[in-house]
Amino acid sequence: MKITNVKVFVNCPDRNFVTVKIETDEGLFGLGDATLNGRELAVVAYLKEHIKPCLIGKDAHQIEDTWQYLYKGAYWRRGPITMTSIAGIDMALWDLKGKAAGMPVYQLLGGTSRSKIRVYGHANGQTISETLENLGRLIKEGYTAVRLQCAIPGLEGTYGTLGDKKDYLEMQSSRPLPPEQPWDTNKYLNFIPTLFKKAREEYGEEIQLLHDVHSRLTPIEASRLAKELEPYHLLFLEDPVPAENQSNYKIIRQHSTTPLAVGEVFNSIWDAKELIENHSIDYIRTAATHAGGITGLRKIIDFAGLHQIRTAPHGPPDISPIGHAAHAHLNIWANNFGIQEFVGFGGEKMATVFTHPLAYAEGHLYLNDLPGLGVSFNEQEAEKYPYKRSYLPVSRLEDGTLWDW
Ligand code: EZ4
Ligand code: CO
Repeated sequence: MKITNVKVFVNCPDRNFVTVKIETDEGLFGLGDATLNGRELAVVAYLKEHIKPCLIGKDAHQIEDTWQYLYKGAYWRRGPITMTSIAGIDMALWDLKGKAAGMPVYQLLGGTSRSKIRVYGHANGQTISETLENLGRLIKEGYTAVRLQCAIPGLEGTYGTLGDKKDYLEMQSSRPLPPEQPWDTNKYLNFIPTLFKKAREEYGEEIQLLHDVHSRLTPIEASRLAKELEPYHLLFLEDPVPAENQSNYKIIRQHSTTPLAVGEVFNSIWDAKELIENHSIDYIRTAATHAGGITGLRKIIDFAGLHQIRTAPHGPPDISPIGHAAHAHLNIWANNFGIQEFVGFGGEKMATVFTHPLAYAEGHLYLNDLPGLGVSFNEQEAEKYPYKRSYLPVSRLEDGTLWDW
């Protein structure tokens, strides 16, 4: 099965997605997700200008060799642009192999370890009572785990809240320049424990709760938060500190038993190596789309499994249905799967462009047994929604200092 063409699409059916299509001389094609939020066109150029010419005529069955060829062959190792580009190709090749075999990708990985994929949802709000109302709604919808984010009194546009936007799609499709949002660590640290205290008072111990710090704290500040949240038994505290310096997490560990999760910005196993080896974390959140696809993430999953660390793949709206499907196949296969972040299937426009193999019921995702990844992409519909430049926000302290967003 020879590769005859590599097509790259960038469309905005409510938000931007980069989609790779690999065509072959046998008439089969494969689809991959190469969406890198806010830097989409760099990946498009990498794929079209630097990867495509190397793959025409190559054997589409050679997934591992192609991965190594693109990784080692670049000479310049790792990095989000390279690893997201490789991810798009890698997913498309797994999709193709599955279609050629007439099997879903999870069968090629080794079969299933479970029948369904537990997910956590997001309860966001401008106030504690609004956040807790949303938590109650999700519990009614069957969720067994929910992430709580709430606007900090006196701070507009806190991470995880929607402000005047009705949903993530509206928020993320219309940022012609990076919006700026204020940050104040002291206000945040004084407020968050109350949110979880009230959540436990109102909803009891059974519902599992999570929180995303979005890398805003120093190790000792994060240690204080993790310690103060201990009575509320979080499933995990996400991204308490940035992880370029992996030893940051060792410090938090010395102070608290709150489980820790990190990895959505990682692009290879090397970003997580010390964190995993030293057991500084409990959940690894790296996404297939940003870390070399199924081949890249599988290496991380297996390495984490050796250290009793479970997976919690990033599940934001800025990963396409192809990326979410790749996670579902890995999640249903991996023995050390933990939980999947899930914020819904997107809007009507997305549904006309992509169909996907997933169904939500009672706090879980179910994956069907279509061959390959099980996603379809409607090129004609996609063409109706051209790329729109859009950026993630940045944070600043009150005096103007640029902070982690
Ligand atoms: O900020 O996907 O846990 N989820 C998150 C996300 C990320 C965005 C970045 O593109 O932190 O909302
Ligand atoms: Co996050």
